[in-house]
Amino acid sequence: GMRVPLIAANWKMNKTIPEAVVLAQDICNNLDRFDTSDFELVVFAPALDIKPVKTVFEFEKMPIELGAQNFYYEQSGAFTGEISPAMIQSAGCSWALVGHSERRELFGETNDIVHRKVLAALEHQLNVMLCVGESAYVRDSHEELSFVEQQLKAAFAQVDASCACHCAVAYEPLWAIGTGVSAPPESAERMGAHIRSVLLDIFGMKDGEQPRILYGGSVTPGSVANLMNMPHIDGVLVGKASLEARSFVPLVQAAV
Ligand code: G2H
Repeated sequence: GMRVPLIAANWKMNKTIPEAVVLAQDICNNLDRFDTSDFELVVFAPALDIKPVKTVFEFEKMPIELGAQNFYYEQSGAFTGEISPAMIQSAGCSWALVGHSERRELFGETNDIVHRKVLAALEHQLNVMLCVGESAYVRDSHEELSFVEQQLKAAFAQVDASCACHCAVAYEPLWAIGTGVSAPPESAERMGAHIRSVLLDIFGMKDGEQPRILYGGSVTPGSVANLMNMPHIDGVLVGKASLEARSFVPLVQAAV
């Protein structure tokens, strides 16, 4: 299709700086060189690991992009402990993850906070990967389509259609995260198609085609191909299987 497949790693709160450097080096040593017109690879690393990991990828001439897992939406000021969009950008990030379910659930990120973060990231020329997804409770009430639609409309409110090409959406059903079993490709596809129609609604006919839609939640080297074969799934967001080169490299190879 017209959209370049996108594979993203979410290391979550794993890897000290030395461990992160070893993993980055391992990925470079075991992954064949690739062209970003064939597929794109992004690593969402812990903030302290971003710069050292970026240095490894640059030294190895691997076109792997870096992203931040979190940041604050204000520009600067008295916000002790927070990191600004400009800071993550200056560390080498071209991407920002926004609205991961762990941040929504464990750190109280509301749709309003997610919205502010989307606007702040785009304002600082960062690509946004917005995470959406429903709980088992919402799914069992058969309200997952409208639930995800609400998350999308809240997050992308006031976002100019010209920014659509800098946005991606990761569908991560909470009931599949960290379980070891990814969602059936058909249910990922059903939501992928719905997300596409909502994006067309939000951004308009031309721009709404642009954001890539990813699936996330227990993606493994064994499950990735069938997920990515789905017409409305343009990529994957990978947690656990991205923490070791011996699982992440085969996953990338199976995906492309
Ligand atoms: C979902 C995913 C990556 P995992 O959180 O964001 O993690 O692949 O470990 O389910």
